[in-house]
Amino acid sequence: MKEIILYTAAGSNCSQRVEWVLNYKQIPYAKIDVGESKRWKQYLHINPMGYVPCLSLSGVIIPESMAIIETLEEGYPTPTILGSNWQQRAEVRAMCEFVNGSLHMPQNRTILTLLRPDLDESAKQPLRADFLSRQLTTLSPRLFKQSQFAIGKQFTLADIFIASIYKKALQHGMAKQAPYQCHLSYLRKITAVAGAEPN
Ligand SMILES: N[C@@H](CCC(=O)N[C@@H](CS)C(=O)NCC(=O)O)C(=O)O
Repeated sequence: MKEIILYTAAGSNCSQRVEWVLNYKQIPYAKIDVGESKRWKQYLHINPMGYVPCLSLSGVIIPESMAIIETLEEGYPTPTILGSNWQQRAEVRAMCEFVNGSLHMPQNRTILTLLRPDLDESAKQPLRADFLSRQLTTLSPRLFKQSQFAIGKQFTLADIFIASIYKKALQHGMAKQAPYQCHLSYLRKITAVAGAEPN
């Protein structure tokens, strides 16, 4: 069995994506929180790219949530989180990349600090909430079309990415959005999915 360590930080929605997948696939792992500043300095030796999450898989360090999850899917294909045919997998991957690159990244700490050095952390929250609200509103017509899942008719990684960024937006003070709230409630009714959701 491979030794798996997830490096994470409290409140990191990118780390929560990976955690949700690990739990859903019932893969045993250890978790190390590197959020505190002294630990973060040590963590930069492990992952010089300077973001969480990163995964140590038998000593091999893998940064980037999508790369981590793709690697886990390859090693632990059941239950799948990418979908059952190539068309669905393409759609799921595209949606996850969109959430990662176009929703999450523009409002992440490093980027926002670079663009708005004048704002402290609490002043950035409404900015984040507003940005995510607009993006989620634009995105919703593309989701939940065939079922109450984000893409297609089964639980996939797209559900994890969408639900995690939605929860993050709420934490920043965004008002609830009905389609995403229904989606979250729906996921929480499915035992295997709800049991795997990180706190
Ligand atoms: N594309 C990266 C994004 C990673 C990322 O933005 N992580 C955030 C936490 S969710 C982080 O480490 N932020 C610290 C910072 O921006 O300084 C991934 O998917 O893993």
